[in-house]
Amino acid sequence: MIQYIETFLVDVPTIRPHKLSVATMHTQTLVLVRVRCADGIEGWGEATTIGGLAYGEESPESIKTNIDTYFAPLLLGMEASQVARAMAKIRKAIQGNRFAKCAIETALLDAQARRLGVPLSELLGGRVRDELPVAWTLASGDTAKDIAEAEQMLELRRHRIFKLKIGLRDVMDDVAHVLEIKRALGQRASVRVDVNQAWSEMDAVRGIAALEAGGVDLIEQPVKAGNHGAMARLKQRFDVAIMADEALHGPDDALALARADAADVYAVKITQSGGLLPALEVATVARLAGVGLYGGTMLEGGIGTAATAHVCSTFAELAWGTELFGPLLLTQELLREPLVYRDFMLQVPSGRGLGVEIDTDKLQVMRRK
Ligand code: MUC
Ligand code: MG
Repeated sequence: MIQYIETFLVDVPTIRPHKLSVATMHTQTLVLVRVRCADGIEGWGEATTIGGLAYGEESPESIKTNIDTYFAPLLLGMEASQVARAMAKIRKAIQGNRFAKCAIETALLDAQARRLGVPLSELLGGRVRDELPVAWTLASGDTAKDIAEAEQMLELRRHRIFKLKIGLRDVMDDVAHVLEIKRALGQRASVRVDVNQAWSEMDAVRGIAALEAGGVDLIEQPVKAGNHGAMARLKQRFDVAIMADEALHGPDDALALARADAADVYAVKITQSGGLLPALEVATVARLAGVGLYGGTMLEGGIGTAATAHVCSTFAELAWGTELFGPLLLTQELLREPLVYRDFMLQVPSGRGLGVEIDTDKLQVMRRK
């Protein structure tokens, strides 16, 4: 039986400012959920977002309030092992709130996988891989610093896929910044850009033509999320891969984008999808429509990152890898044992449930009071 649900906000400074077109992050606010069950088993989930309300329509504070006020009363007393039933109740009674739903579903699935003694991936159809390629985002706002950071990551054998955050400056200034980095790294790395919706369609035509010619491999969310028409025209016009990110709020969007032939690649995010099972549905739509897969992040800490890793480990094809580096952007680790990054890959945890444990003493010290 589901006995107790607790939520925590934890403000963690980032290792350097992280500049996106929608926000500059100096800290990340982790939203963590603990579900305690009557059999003594507990599960953890995470609903971290980016930049308060700058990126999505749920803030850390609203997620906490909504789980405490509306989700928890619906769930308390329900049979903890019946995760699908619990989530059906939540999805029926609560509109929107995809991030909060994701955290709750993660915690319930974590608890159930622990109960059954299996890694979470095995409740999601089963893993076909134990490690995932992992990109790093260069977003210091300074070209020379970004190049130095990339060189360091290559040297450490931690990342050889780099995503550059652009869209704040004039299109051609951004292009010059990206191409300088691509020239410095050459064939040693895959260089990709994320515009976070900042361009008009005309900006995108100019920008993508120059980026494609300069050897950039992928263009993420160049235009507004709702502009499927522009995404489809850009996909038609250019050979370089066009990825949908903010345009994807779960399986319905995945289907609409597929029908519009509006993206070459989907960034699968468990929070944006509204949970782990909806994220699997997004991936299924992609597979059926011939769209490539990429494991996306909302810069979560260890819990959300591990949960996404379990999801991605079940994908037969993962052509574009993942960007599951969230914990590495943070100055503090809340897991007892950090996730393992080695040889350009994230190791998918193999223990029970999520396969990671929260350091609850540290959490008590660090949680927002
Ligand atoms: C996004 O839009 O993809 C993912 C990596 C990163 O640096 O920012 C996020 C959000
Ligand atoms: Mg993105």
